[in-house]
Amino acid sequence: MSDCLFCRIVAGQIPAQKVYEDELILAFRDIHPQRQVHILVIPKKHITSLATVAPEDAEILGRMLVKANEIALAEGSPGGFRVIINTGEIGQQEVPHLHMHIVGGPDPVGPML
Ligand code: DGP
Repeated sequence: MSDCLFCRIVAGQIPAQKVYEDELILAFRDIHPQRQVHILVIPKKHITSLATVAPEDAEILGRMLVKANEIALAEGSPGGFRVIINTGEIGQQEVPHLHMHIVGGPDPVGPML
């Protein structure tokens, strides 16, 4: 069994509120939402961070971005959203499985830093 938290969510070993899934990516609600809409989009394949992506991961990364607006609209953020990818120690990445935060809601998103 993988000891990666998000790999375990992909495998269904840890429950998550999934909002989108295809063969490459999974999106689910953040357990500690910072705004009314706070979704995490992850590759199903284990990639540790944006610092370790390989050229062959381009399709996965593209899919994460291409699906962001659709996910944000479905979750209730019609006027736009913010995308954040914390990377490594300096980027204060807590979970070592690449993930893209989609943060939004009906009201403007204030500074996240
Ligand atoms: P980051 O700091 O970018 O690594 O953000 C990690 C995010 O992951 C943080 O906002 C909380 C979220 N998170 C951590 N554990 C879980 C979990 O078990 N389930 C869900 N849904 N989210 C989690």
